[in-house]
Amino acid sequence: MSSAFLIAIVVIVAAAVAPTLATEHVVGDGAGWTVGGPNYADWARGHDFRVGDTLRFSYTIGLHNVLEVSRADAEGCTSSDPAAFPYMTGNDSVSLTSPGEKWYICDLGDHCLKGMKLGITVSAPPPSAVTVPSAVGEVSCGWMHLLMAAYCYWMNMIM
Ligand SMILES: [Cu+2]
Repeated sequence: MSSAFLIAIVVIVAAAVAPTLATEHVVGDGAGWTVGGPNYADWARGHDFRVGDTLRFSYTIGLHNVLEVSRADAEGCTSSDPAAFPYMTGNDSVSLTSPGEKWYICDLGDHCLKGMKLGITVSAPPPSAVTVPSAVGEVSCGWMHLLMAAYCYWMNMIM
């Protein structure tokens, strides 16, 4: 197999995968998930949360946890759902699987009252990552045609 062919495959696969790449948002960035950390409302404002992305909560195991709650619970720093079970590994990856508001608190001690609460709004995935119905033809396949044209042109150049 020629190296040109291998490179062409890599290019095509990369082009197909790139639009669906999800973003991992490290909560609090370098400070992580902690008391006395950043203002998590401010932190959230600087991020674009999309379905398919993940939140990474990083903290010292045992000192904190992550509990998904309702907006009202987050505002009151309580959990009204007795079945809710917190993440507590110290390095929790939380998948954002649906659009809408999501609220997270640390429910240990008075940590939530001290600022360990996070509210985010998850929006739909970018248009390029949305699965296109097969009935939709020419327009949505445009990028593929362009890619194939570029591929043919390039193969003619090197062969
Ligand atoms: Cu805590």
